[in-house]
Amino acid sequence: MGAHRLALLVFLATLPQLLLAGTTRYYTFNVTMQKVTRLCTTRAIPTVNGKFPGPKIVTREGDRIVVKVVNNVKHNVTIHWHGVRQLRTGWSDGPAYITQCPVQTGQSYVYNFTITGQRGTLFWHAHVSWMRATLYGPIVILPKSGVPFPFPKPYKDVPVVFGEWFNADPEAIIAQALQTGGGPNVSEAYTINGLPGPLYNCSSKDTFKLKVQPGKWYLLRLINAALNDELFFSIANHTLTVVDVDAAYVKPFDTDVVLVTPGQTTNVLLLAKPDDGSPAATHLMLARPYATGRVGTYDNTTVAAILEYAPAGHIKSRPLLWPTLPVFNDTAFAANYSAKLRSLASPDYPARVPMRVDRPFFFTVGLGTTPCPTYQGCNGPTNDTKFSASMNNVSFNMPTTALLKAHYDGNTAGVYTSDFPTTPSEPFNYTGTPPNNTNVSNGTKVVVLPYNTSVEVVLQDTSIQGAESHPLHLHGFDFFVVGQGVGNYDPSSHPAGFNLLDPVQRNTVGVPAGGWVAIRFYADNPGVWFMHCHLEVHTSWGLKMAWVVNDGPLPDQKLMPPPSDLPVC
Ligand SMILES: *[C@@H]1O[C@H](CO)[C@@H](O)[C@H](O)[C@H]1NC(C)=O
Ligand SMILES: *[C@@H]1O[C@H](CO)[C@@H](O)[C@H](O)[C@H]1NC(C)=O
Ligand SMILES: *[C@@H]1O[C@H](CO)[C@@H](O)[C@H](O)[C@H]1NC(C)=O
Ligand SMILES: *[C@@H]1O[C@H](CO)[C@@H](O)[C@H](O)[C@H]1NC(C)=O
Ligand SMILES: *[C@@H]1O[C@H](CO)[C@@H](O)[C@H](O)[C@H]1NC(C)=O
Ligand SMILES: *[C@@H]1O[C@H](CO)[C@@H](O)[C@H](O)[C@H]1NC(C)=O
Ligand SMILES: *[C@@H]1O[C@H](CO)[C@@H](O)[C@H](O)[C@H]1NC(C)=O
Ligand SMILES: *[C@@H]1O[C@H](CO)[C@@H](O)[C@H](O)[C@H]1NC(C)=O
Ligand SMILES: *[C@@H]1O[C@H](CO)[C@@H](O)[C@H](O)[C@H]1NC(C)=O
Ligand SMILES: *[C@@H]1O[C@H](CO)[C@@H](O)[C@H](O)[C@H]1NC(C)=O
Ligand SMILES: *[C@@H]1O[C@H](CO)[C@@H](O)[C@H](O)[C@H]1NC(C)=O
Ligand SMILES: *[C@@H]1O[C@H](CO)[C@@H](O)[C@H](O)[C@H]1NC(C)=O
Ligand SMILES: [Cu+2]
Repeated sequence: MGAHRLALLVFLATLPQLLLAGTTRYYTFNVTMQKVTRLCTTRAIPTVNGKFPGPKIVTREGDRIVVKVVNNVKHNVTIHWHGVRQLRTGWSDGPAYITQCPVQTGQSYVYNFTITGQRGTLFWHAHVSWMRATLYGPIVILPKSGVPFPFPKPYKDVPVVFGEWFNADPEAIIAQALQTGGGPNVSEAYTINGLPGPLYNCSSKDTFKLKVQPGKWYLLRLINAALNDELFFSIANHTLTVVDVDAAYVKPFDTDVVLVTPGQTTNVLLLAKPDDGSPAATHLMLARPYATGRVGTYDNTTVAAILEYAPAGHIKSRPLLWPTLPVFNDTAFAANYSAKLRSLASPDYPARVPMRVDRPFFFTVGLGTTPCPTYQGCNGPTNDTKFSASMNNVSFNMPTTALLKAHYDGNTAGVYTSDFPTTPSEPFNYTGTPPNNTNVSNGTKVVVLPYNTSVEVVLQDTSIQGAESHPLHLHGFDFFVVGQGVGNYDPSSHPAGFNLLDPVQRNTVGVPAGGWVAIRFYADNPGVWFMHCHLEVHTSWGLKMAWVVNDGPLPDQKLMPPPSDLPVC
């Protein structure tokens, strides 16, 4: 065979790989302090590249992302690529002390990962203490080149990122709360794309405006990057079509109101009304909390943005239309809304739901208390207690070194133990009157799973300090939400009603207030994976744990070696 022919054969053999390999996209995230004014209050806040919210990453399914994070602030920083699977690249996942030590002042670290089998919207945020209050931004994942959306092609694509604005330093707020044992001060405002909007004092110039052309389709990428609040969102006199959540397509459905918990994303299509000659109106887009905690423990204000039809500049006074949002504690709405979410489950986008379960788990999630350690008294629910939170009665203690490195080195003694309980230590009526002694302990405990174990976790809310909705987020995996209900989970009757056909696939699910949710996933990603409430205050109080997934037998089933610039503690 001639050399030319051989070269041609080699070329042809590598062609599909070249086509599949995707593009590598390089970014530098320079973390610096930046003065920002909102509500007539100026604060120097940590930002990425001076931007608030931070820069948007735009990528395609199959691409590689390489981000050099440079820390030029006095705080420790890590960045989490929320919802990105991080197949075998746990070193790039980002939660501090779980997969890496923080990037300290003056240091840098390169995150390097691919986007595999996901399309839609995710986001990045800091993952140490409450640094994500200002360090966050969108991740837009377009389909592979030449692959269409399974819905009308949008004329424009618009991230709508919800956040929270504090007039004080969020790091001081959580430090004070952990010190006194009480609930942290709540935010002063919610924001849309960093802007609180006209319903707050001294804020009307800081309003996000979406200008639309009549008759065109818009894809709104809703991201809840708020620290502590689930949000209802609605646009006056417009219906939204939900098409994708957490970077997985869903069966489209229409709704006037969307519910997004912290950690969740929702892509909605908005069809701008045709130009029928009627005078243009100003349509408010509003978001305000769905809150099940005690009144006074959350920010109950409303953020507004404006939907405006172009061209409209010449019209002086236009009617202002307000949408209707559910009441702040409408748990029935939350249950109905989440029941509408179904995987697209088409031949092109099948739902790979585990049909059998190797390892079933039952985890209680909820608040609790620990004794006040001082004689000065605490600000918990009583003056001799501090708030804490736990899963299966274990409040997670943050280690002082990264779990993933300890696991990789086989050097786990004194770092973590593998005895996270499969079920609560003492069964009780989880949604009834709690027992006097809730037996809350603490520790750095994990569950160890063999590669590719099929896992079911039933997450059961408790009413120990009041029933409350908890958006649970799992790193490293998407899971299927196969069932949910109110009251206590009953293993003898509830599984019969599970949806194993087209359950929604996502990375964050609201555990219903006073109810339960069942999720399933294959543990097909070796590494150490954090699971925690995405209400940041609950994470701070210990509502978190980790899964250790061992390597599989094949070379492509093993955790990659750590990068040479991995930070040390
Ligand atoms: C980061 O930003 C600061 C302030 O703008 C600048 O002085 C510094 O050179 C930047 N560093 C990098 C690595 O871009
Ligand atoms: C990113 O990871 C890939 C795969 O391990 C490697 O080939 C590449 O060199 C890395 N790039 C950088 C900039 O570290
Ligand atoms: C929290 O709010 C209280 C009451 O308004 C105030 O005294 C305290 O300084 C605030 N804490 C922080 C860290 O801003
Ligand atoms: C705006 O300021 C006025 C006067 O200080 C006050 O009464 C009102 O409660 C404030 N409104 C909001 C939304 O903060
Ligand atoms: C709402 O939109 C419809 C068209 O979709 C329009 O006919 C109607 O007048 C609008 N309502 C208001 C209050 O503007
Ligand atoms: C909202 O906050 C105000 C002021 O703190 C309070 O008076 C009111 O009761 C709250 N409303 C709800 C529904 O939580
Ligand atoms: C919602 O809050 C109101 C006012 O606090 C209360 O009367 C009502 O019972 C609550 N509804 C639910 C479903 O908890
Ligand atoms: C705690 O509250 C009790 C009952 O209200 C009171 O008697 C006691 O003095 C308080 N303790 C402290 C340390 O404030
Ligand atoms: C649990 O408590 C709830 C609320 O008090 C009650 O309705 C229910 O019957 C109790 N369940 C059991 C099994 O005791
Ligand atoms: C729980 O505490 C209450 C009030 O202190 C007491 O009346 C009750 O008997 C206790 N219940 C149990 C089961 O110990
Ligand atoms: C953990 O529990 C032990 C034993 O109850 C207690 O002494 C310790 O203070 C707790 N640690 C934390 C961080 O809560
Ligand atoms: C930053 O992280 C290092 C390593 O874990 C730790 O020793 C240090 O106390 C942290 N600094 C701050 C300001 O939290
Ligand atoms: Cu929670």
